Amino acid sequence: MSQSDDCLFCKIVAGEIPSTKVYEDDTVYAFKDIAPKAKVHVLIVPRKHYANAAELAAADPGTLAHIVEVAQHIADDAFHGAFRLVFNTGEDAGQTVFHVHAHVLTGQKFEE
Ligand code: D5M
Repeated sequence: MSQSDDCLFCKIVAGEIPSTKVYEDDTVYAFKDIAPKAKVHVLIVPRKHYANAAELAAADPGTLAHIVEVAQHIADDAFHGAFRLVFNTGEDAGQTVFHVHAHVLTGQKFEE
């Protein structure tokens, strides 16, 4: 599925809802999280709609690997390459938007 009608992040990718772009290419779009949990908190999403990281891994593992590369580039720019990468997967894990997104947390030292 390339786009889901009721999906917030599909609308952000399409430019129908505003966002602060950090990076984009043919397969992914990255933008600032609206409620940052770190000094730099960026979300990376595939342009195509997949509900979660497991679905993306099964359908398009290359894009999942690409998301990790893009996270590395963001952290290289923001904080000498150190970053946390989080995929909340499932409601009970805290996933609230069901278009897979990688949380890139960087720009600061994490103690634990
Ligand atoms: O993460 C969903 C994340 O999406 C959460 O950190 C807030 C963020 N969010 C929600 N709406 C927006 C908009 N409009 N712009 C930017 N960021 C947004 P989850 O892992 O699903 O809990």
